[in-house]
Amino acid sequence: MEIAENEAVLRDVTAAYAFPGAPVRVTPHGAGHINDTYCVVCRSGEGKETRFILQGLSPAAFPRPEEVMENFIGVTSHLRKKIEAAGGDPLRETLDLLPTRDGRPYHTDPAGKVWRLVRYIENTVCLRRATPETFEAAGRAFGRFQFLLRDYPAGTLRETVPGFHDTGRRFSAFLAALREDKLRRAKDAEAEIRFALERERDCFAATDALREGKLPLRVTHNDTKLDNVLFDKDTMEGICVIDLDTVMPGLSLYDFGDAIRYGANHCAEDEEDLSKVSFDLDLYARFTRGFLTGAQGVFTETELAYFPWGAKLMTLECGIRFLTDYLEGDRYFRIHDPGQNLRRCRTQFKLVRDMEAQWEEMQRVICGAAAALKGKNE
Ligand code: GN1
Ligand code: MG
Repeated sequence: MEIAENEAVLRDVTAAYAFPGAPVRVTPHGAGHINDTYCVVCRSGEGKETRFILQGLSPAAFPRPEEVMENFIGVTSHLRKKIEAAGGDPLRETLDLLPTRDGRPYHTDPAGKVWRLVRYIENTVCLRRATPETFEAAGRAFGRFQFLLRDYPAGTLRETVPGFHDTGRRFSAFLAALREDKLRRAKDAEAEIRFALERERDCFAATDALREGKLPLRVTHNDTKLDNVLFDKDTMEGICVIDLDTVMPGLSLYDFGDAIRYGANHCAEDEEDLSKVSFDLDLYARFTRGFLTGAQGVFTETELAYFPWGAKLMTLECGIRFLTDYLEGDRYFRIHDPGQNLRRCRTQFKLVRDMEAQWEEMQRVICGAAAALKGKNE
């Protein structure tokens, strides 16, 4: 078996699973910042190759991995039933978790890290940057995810990362990191620190609305980056939502907003040249249309009115998290060089600034999309 890295651990993990044939290759896969993800290729006696995705959960992000897996199983079982009832193919439209040799849902390696194995969904692609068409298709996929989970008992889900999108709490963590400034990095991020401090009040917009009973709690994905959708290679339709680690009770504006944060611009999250980074209102409009179409009318009018807040808050929050991690010495997000978290923070704050400058247009787009959909359904 060829193993690109981490050989002893991956030998132990692959031995825990009964593959169809012999595993012949294990290679790093994808571009996530948190978990360790590998593709395992197996070859049968007749030479047929089958692929699997093997993932080791990050103990820093998920201190209770068994709860992550409990959610994963609950949600994928629900989705499977819904997809079957709608005449779809559950093996393409949701993740299929494979048990270990001894029938467990995951393997724990000697160091205590939890690993899971899912079937690779063939003939699909994962996109880093969007076109208007693919972004609208991603919107439909994430909207449909909301639609299919609208009747899932949210109270039975574990809160795998408490306060994941509690922006006020993220702000407090930033203040603590700033106070400590243990690597003396604050001096290199003065403008970014000021930017965050000036927006403290904003950080409470969503949680205040929730507390006041204006917004319903739903089952949300919470990490709706474009590359968390698999697209069918032939149709380029978004067929499967992946990365279910942060599925938790949440607000629809989180899913809307995080997708916009990542996808409604033309640059990588760590683009150095900020003159290239700008919020694209057309992409925002396309995603909105897709998201509302896929969700088939599940959102209330107040939820829709909060979608621009979702975009701004998720972007501000993510920038604050990158900045916090930079100040704390890059302990959470995987980095490739020491300035990467600060660069990531800067792109996010540039996008927030752009959104603030186009706030009214952002609101108009949501009203227009909601009215168009209503017209179509009448
Ligand atoms: C992390 O693992 P990945 O790349 O899907 C993070 C998200 C951030 C994102 C920023 C569990 O997602 O919350 O928005 O990086 N996931 C976790 O790219 O913290
Ligand atoms: Mg993720």
